[in-house]
Parts: sequence; C-alpha cells; structure tokens
Amino acid sequence: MKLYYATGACSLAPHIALSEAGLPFELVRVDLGTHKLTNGADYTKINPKGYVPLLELDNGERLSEVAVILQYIADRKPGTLAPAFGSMERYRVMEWLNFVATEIHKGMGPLWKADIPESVKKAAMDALSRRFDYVAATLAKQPYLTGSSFTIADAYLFTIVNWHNFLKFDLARWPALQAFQERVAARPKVNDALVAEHLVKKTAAATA
Ligand SMILES: N[C@@H](CCC(=O)N[C@@H](CS)C(=O)NCC(=O)O)C(=O)O
Repeated sequence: MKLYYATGACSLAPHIALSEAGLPFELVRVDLGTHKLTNGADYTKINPKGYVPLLELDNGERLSEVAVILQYIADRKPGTLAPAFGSMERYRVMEWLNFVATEIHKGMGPLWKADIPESVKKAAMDALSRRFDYVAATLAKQPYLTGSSFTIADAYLFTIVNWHNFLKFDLARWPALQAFQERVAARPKVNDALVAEHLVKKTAAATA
C-alpha cells in the first residue's frame, strides 16, 4: 500500500495505524502548498480532492477520507486496532471517529487561517474547548477513548490534538488529554511514525 501524506497533517493518523498494524507500506509526500509530489507530479491528478490522506491499495484502487482509511487499515488486522465490524464496540469506535472528524478536526480549521478575524478564531477555540472538556472527561476515566485498548480513534485524536504544537495553544487546561498525548506518543510504533515524518527524534524506548 502507498500512503500519500503531508508532514504532521491528518494523514499522520493512517500512518500511525499502518505502523501499529505492522503492515508493509510506502510513504509518498505531498506538498500541500503546490499540490505536487517530490518528483514534480501533479497530486490533483492522483486525488482530485487535492487533500491528504489518500491510500493506494496494491491493486491500484484508491481510498480517501481519514475515518474510512483508518477502518480499512484496521480491518486488515482484525481485532488489533478496531473491534469486529457490526459489533456494538465497533459502533463506539465509529462514533469517536466521526466526533474527531467533524467536531475536532474540522473545528480546528479556522485556527490555521491567517486571514480570519480574531473574533472568529476565538469562537472556534471556545467551541473546541467544549469538545476537549468532553474528551478529557472520558480520558480521566480510562487510558483510551473506548477503554483500555488503543484504537484507530485514538490515532486520529492524537494526530489532531498534536496540532496544538503548531497552533500554540496550551493543553494544560485538560490534564487528562495532555496525559493521553504523552501516552500515545510513547507507543513505539507511534514514535516510528513521528520519527518518519521528522516530528520527533527517535526515543530510547522506541529503539528497545
Ligand atoms: N475530509 C477529509 C479532510 C482531509 C484534510 O482536511 N486534509 C488536509 C490536511 S489535514 C489537507 O490536505 N488540506 C489541503 C487541501 O485541502 O488542499 C478527510 O477526512 O480525509
């Protein structure tokens, strides 16, 4: 499989899932400023949506949308990163995936834009803070979103909340969320993905 990605973007979530699942994959970097690959190819010819992530299967078929790609990856290794399709536990993971996609990922959009008035950014951050309150209350009771096991929903949440490093907002207001970020970052396979995207240096734990 080939994962089209941009450094630190939401494509980090499927990158983490591929790494955690132990599946063979190739990374193809996309410059989101020019929509070109490093070899100069036009990415919009590969994905007309223009955005990352995109997963290219070995048969050449292409799959987009973070929450769907994550489930495709999880289902290649049943029982590791998501419960069985059709089970109530799976619907809980899907409920979180949709929440992260629509309430957190897309809720963060205005914070990235330089040409948006401060009042709009403040309203976006206020809404986001209420979502973080909800997530943090869950994570105060259990290590991962759906309980004691790491799932694709955690990979997605971690990826999006990691943007606080670029957007410079403080997570200290949500200690359980801050602890979650540290817990996920310490997973050796997550560290591998972060290192591959040059977001962190390799840790001693990850080399063990
Ligand atoms: N609905 C899409 C959203 C993906 C998305 O927002 N990708 C961003 C990076 S995190 C992107 O590539 N933006 C550049 C663009 O839209 O041209 C999904 O779930 O995959």
